[in-house]
Amino acid sequence: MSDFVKISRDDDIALVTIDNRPVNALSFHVRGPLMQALVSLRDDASVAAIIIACAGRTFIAGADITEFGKPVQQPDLRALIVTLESITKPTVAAIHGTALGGGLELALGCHFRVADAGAKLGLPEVKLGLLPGAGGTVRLPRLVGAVKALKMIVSGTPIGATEAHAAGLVDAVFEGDLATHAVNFAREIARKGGPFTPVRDRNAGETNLGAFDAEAADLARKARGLEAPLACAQAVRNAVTLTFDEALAAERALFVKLVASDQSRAQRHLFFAEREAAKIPAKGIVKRRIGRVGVIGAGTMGGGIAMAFANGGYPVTLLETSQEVLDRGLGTIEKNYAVSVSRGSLSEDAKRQRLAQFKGSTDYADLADCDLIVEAVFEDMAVKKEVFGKLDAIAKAGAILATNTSYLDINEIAASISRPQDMLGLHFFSPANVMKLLEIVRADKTAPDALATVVDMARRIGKVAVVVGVCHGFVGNRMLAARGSESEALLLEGATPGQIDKAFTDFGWPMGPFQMGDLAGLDIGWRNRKARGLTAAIADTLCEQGRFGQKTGRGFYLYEAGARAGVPDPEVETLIREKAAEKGIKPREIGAEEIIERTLYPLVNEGAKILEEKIAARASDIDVVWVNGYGFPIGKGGPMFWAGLEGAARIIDRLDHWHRQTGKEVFKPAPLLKRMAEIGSWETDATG
Ligand code: 3H9
Repeated sequence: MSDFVKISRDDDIALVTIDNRPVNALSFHVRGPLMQALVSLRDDASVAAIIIACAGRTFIAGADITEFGKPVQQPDLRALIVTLESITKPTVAAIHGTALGGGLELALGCHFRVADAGAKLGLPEVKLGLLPGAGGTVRLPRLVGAVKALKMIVSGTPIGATEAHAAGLVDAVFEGDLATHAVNFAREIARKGGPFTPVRDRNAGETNLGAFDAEAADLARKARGLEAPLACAQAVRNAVTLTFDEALAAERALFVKLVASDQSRAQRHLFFAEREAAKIPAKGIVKRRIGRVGVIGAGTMGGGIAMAFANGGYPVTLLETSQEVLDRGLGTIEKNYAVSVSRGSLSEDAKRQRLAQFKGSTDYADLADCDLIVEAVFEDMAVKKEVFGKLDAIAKAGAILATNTSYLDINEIAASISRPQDMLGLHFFSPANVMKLLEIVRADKTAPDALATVVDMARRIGKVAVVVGVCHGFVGNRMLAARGSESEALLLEGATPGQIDKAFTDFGWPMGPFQMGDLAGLDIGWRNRKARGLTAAIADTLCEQGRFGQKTGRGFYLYEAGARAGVPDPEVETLIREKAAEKGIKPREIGAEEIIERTLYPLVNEGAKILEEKIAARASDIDVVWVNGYGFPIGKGGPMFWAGLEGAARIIDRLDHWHRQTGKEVFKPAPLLKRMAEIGSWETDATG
C-alpha cells in the first residue's frame, strides 16, 4: 500500500510493517499510510487482531527529529495514537531493537506489547531537551506506576525487555522469530476474546505522592538549569493528579513550549552534531582490520585506554617497562572492574571476560601481532620518538601507530619513522574508560584508510569521535588555554575564585575552573607551564607551597579530610591581594557578566580561529568536543552554537573592548567570527 507501510495477513491476523530505515522514525511519509492502514483494518470484519512491527534493525526510534521546529503535517502522532487506541479488536506492538520516544508512545497506544529478548524500550526525549509529547508521560505511569515512569522519563535511559516485562510494560518476551511469536500471541488473545482495555483506562495502583515528590526533587537537583527534566517530572505528576485528558493537554502544552526553547534546539543540534562528526570522506576506502590492540604504558591514562578497548571487545596487549609497574597497572585495572561489579554496573561474569582480554608484557616484540598500537607514555617529544622508533622496527606492516599526546606535534613524530602514513593521534580524555570524547588527530601524512579504520573503531568502543588536525592542544586543550588565560588576571583585578567558579556553575558548567584545577591537581598545569617557560603568579605560588588541590587538602580552596567540596581559604585571598599589590593592581568589583566575557568569548574566538585553520572540519565538531570532553552545558549546545544564541556581533563588540583594554591577542576577533556576525552561520560547516 505504500513503500513505507505494508500490510500482510496470516489468516485473520493482520501484520502492519513499517519500513522507514535506518531507524523507522515516524516521519510524515509514514504517519499518513499508517493511519490509512489502521483505519482500514479497524473496519475490516475479517481481521481479528492487528500487529504493528518494523522492518530492518529496529522498531520505531521515535518521532522524526528533523521535523521539529517546522509546521506539523497531519496526521500527527497524537491523532494516530488516538485512532489506534479506539480500535476494539486486540492490537499488539511487536518490538525488536529499540522502541524509543514516539515509537514507544505508539506501542503504548496498543493493548499489548511483545518484545524480542534483546529489545530495549525507553522515552529518551529528555536528552533532546523535550518530554514525551504523544501521551508517553500519561500512559506509561498507568502501566508501570508513577515512580518507575518518572525514573525512566527523567533519565531517558531505556530498559531491557526483561525489566520491561517485570515492570508491566511488556506482556511477553520471545527469543527467535518475533513475527511468528507475535502472530501466535495475537491469535491466542483474539481467541480468548475481549474486552481489551486500552492503556489510558488502566491503573497501576495508588501512588504515594510524598515518595514521588521526594524522588522528583532529587532528580530536579541534578537537572542543573535544564528545563526538560523538570517538565518531565511535572507531566508524570499530572498523570497521577489530573484526569487522563487534562494530563494529556498539559503534556502537550509543555511539549510545545520545550520544542521551541533554545535548550531543546541546542540538544537537538548536539544529537545531529555527534553523528555528523563521525562522518569522513570514505568513498572507495577499504578499512583495515583491527584484531588485537597494543597499549604502551599502564599508568592512569594507559590503563584507562586499555580498559576502553577491552570493554569494546578488543584483546589488548599492555606493555610496561618493568614487571613491577605492569603488575601494578593490571592490579588497578582489576580493582576498577571490581568497583563496577560492587556498584552493580558490571556482572562478575563480564568482569572475568574483560580481564581475560588482557595480556601483559614488558617486551616490545610482543606488540608485533597488534593491528593498532596506542602509546600513553610520558609527554615528552624525545621519549615519544624513542617509543615510535621501536614500534617502527617491530610493528607488522599496516599496523596503525597512535599517540595519545595532548599537545605534541604529531607531524614531527610521524616524520621520525619510516611509515608516517600509519601514524595518527588518539587523544583520549581521563578517565579514558569513562570519558566519551576521543579526538582523532589526522597528521599531514595519515592515510585515509587508517583514519577511517579508527573512526569505526571509536564507535565500537563507545566513544564520540571527532577528527581534528595537528596544532598545539588540538581543538579541546587549545581552546581551554584561551578560556583559562584570563582566570589569573580576573583574580588579580578583584574577583575571588569562588565568584569565578559561581559564574561558571550558574552558566551551567558542572564546576568552575578553580574547582576543576583543584580536582585535577594544580601541579599538572604547573609542570606544563614550567615546560613551556610560562608563569602564573597565583597558581605557581600555591604549588610552591605544596597546595596541589584536593589531593593535598589545599589548593584554591580548603578541603576537610575526605571532602570533595572546598571552602574559601582566607590565606588564598590574602595571597591574591598581595600579588595584586606587587603588580600595582587596585582591586575592583567584578561581575558575572565580565567573567563570562573574558573567559568564554575568547573560547569562542579561538574556536573560530581553529575553524579558519581547518583544524576542525565543522563548527558542530567543536561543540561535540566541548560538550563531551569539557562539560560545556548541553543546554547551550557547545561554544559555537552558543555563540549564535549570544550573538556574534555582541561577542565581537566585547572582544574589541577587552582587546583595547588589555592588548591581549586572545581578544582580537577572528575574521571568521566577523563573518559569522554578517551571515549568521559558521559557513565552513558545509566543507565538512
Ligand atoms: C520524540 O519521539 C518526540 C515524541 O515524544 C513526540 C512527538 C510529538 N529522527 O544514531 P544512529 C538518524 S523525539 C530522525 O547513527 P544507531 C540519525 O541522525 C525522538 N532521524 O544509529 C542517523 O542519520 P545519519 C525520541 C533519526 O544504530 C541515522 O538515523 N527518540 C532519528 O547508532 C542512524 O542513527 C530518540 O531520541 C530520529 N528520531 O542508533 C531516539 N533517530 O545516518 C534517537 C536516528 O544521516 N535515536 N536518526 O547520520 C537514537 O537514539 C539512535 O539513533 C538509535 C540508533 C539508538 C535509535
